[in-house]
Order: sequence, then structure tokens, then C-alpha cells
Amino acid sequence: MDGGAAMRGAWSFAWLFPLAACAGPQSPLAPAGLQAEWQHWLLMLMFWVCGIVYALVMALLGASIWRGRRRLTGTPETSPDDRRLSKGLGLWAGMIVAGLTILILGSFVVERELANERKREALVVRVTAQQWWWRIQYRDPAGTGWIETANELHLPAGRTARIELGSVDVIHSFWVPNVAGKMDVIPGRANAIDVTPHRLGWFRGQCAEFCGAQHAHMAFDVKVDTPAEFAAWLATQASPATPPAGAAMVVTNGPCASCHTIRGTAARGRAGPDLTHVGGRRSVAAGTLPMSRGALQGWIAQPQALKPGTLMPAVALTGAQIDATAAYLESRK
Ligand code: HEC
Ligand SMILES: [Cu+2]
Repeated sequence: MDGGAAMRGAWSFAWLFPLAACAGPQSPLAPAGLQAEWQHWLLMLMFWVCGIVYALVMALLGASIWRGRRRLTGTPETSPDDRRLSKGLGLWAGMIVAGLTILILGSFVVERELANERKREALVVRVTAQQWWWRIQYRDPAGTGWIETANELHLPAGRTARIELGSVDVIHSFWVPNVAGKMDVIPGRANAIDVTPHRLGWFRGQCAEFCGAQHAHMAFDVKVDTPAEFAAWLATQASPATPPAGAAMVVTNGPCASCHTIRGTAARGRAGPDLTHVGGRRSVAAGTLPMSRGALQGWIAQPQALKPGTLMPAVALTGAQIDATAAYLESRK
């Protein structure tokens, strides 16, 4: 196949591209939660009502152009029939009123359902956005404190979670399209969004408000667990780490510790993500790389090359220290 044919081949499939967004882990068209399902229902209602009106307008436009052309080519003029015209206009106005009424009733029903959902007793999760990652905190079921993690949100299926949103720097936006709509995250303002997921599996959240150079690398993984899986995961997150030994000790005694917390060790920094169970996460640096030992090595050696502008500086370490640190962090499941 020559280049031109290949190009034409590719273009003939181009119409499929919009459909690629219809399924998958980051799509409002594949709802996995109650709120997303209602919003999807409303979207479809709007699509069909507006789509039918659009098709009718186009059909009438086509018909009138066709009639106009016939008139130009000399077919004898038929005198406009006033009664038919006013009947048609009356019908048209009636359809517009009916369509708008359906849309108003639809959005009313959805608003009411979402509000009813809000009254349920909710699991409180605090999510704090910052350039360019997500601090995530759960209330400790065993005590009064908070259990902290980052960049990976676990939710129990069938239960409403109230995500309390805060920002420490600029405006971000919390968006997990499979589960619910968007909510802005605004410094100095307490926003919250309720989500009631019911389909198990992995989904993807993304910051949806431009927040600086690495806005696109401000994603997070979302896992909808069974209630038992969720309880086990939360218990793991609550447990402290065993401190590292040998060359990996730089992570708890060196500069890393001034920015990162590893519970159970001397590392108590607050500027960066909690690393106590970083090895159990699915990705590194807010969705920048899939989790692996190599990704951790690369990230520790050259954060500025992987995520230019990120607030984590490159720390001067030896190769052996980087390898040992990556191995230790990877083992922190
Ligand atoms: C000046 C503060 C600072 C220092 C020093 C620092 N980090 Fe970070 N680190 C951050 C910030 C901020 C992030 C989040 C970056 C992002 O995603 O944009 C981060 C992210 C990370 C992540 C990814 C965490 C995740 O949830 O995916 C790892 C792993 C990490 N740092 C390890 C280290 C190690 C090891 C050192 C020492 C060699 C270190 N950091 C030194 C601030 C720092
Ligand atoms: Cu952001």
C-alpha cells in the first residue's frame, strides 16, 4: 500500500474516533455510579429531543430549498395556502413547547434524584488538590485521626462517599466521569461532591481545570472495591512502614524526608505525597507513569525530565542509593 492509500485508509476510519470516547475508564458515557447514571440519562434525553428537532429543521429547510428551485425553473407558482401555513406553524410551536417541557421536567427529575442521594449517610473522604497531585485522606475507623494516601482513590461499591474538596494553591477541578460530574476545587472554599459508585473496577480521574504546566499530568486512579476489599485496603493504608536499611536510608534520613511522610519512620515531611504505601499504587506521580521499580528509579533520578516543572526537585543521590530507594518504595505495598 502506498502512502496516499494508507492515509486514505486511515481517514476512512476517522469517523470512528469520537466513538472511542464512548467506553473505557474515563468516560461519562459508560456510567459506573448513580450520579453518573442520572447525568447520562439526562444527556441522552437532551441528545434525542434536540437531535429530532435538528433533523426536522434540516428536513424542512431541504424541502423549502427544493420547492424554491422548482419555482425558479418555471413550474407555475402555486399560491401560498394561508390556512395550511398557520396550521403548520401552530404545530411547530407546539412541538417546541413540548420539547422544552420534556427537557425541563427531565432536569428537574435528575436534580431531585441527586439531592435525595445527598441525604444518605456518607463516607467522608478529604481530597486536597495541589500542583500537581492529590492528597487523599480517610477517617480512621479505629480512631479520631485521618489515614493519608495520594493519587489513588478507593471507594466502596454501593455506598455514598462525600468527597470534601480543598486546594492549597490554585483552582483545580475534580473529575471522575464514570462516577459523577465535575466539581471545582477552589482555594479557601469548601466544596463537596457525592459519589455512589456501583460498578467494580478501575477508573481514571483527571484534573479538569487548567492549573499550570503539568495540569495534564494531574490524574488519579480510582478503584471501586467491594465493601470487604475496601475495609482491607483501608486497614493496610493505616498500617505503618518498616524503616529502610542500608543505602535506602536516604529516603527517611536525607532530603526526601523533609517533603515526604513514611509513617513508622523518621520521614515526616508534608510538601509531597505520603509514601507509606506508595508501592501499592497503580501509578507514579499522579498518573505520569505506571508503577514499577524502573518508574520509581526514573522518577527519583530525574523528576524534572519526566514532569517538567513539578515541585519535586532532583536530589543528588548515587546510583546505588537510587536503586535501593526505589526497591524499598516498591516494596511498600
Ligand atoms: C522539595 C520537596 C521534595 C523533595 C526533597 C522530594 N520530593 Fe518526592 N515529591 C514531592 C512532590 C511535590 C511530589 C508530587 C509531584 C507531582 O506529582 O507533581 C513528589 C512525588 C514523589 C513520588 C511519587 C509519589 C506518588 O504518589 O506517585 C515519589 C516516589 C517521591 N516523590 C520520592 C521521593 C524521594 C525518594 C525523594 C528523595 C530522593 C524525594 N521524593 C524528594 C516533593 C519532594
Ligand atoms: Cu489541577
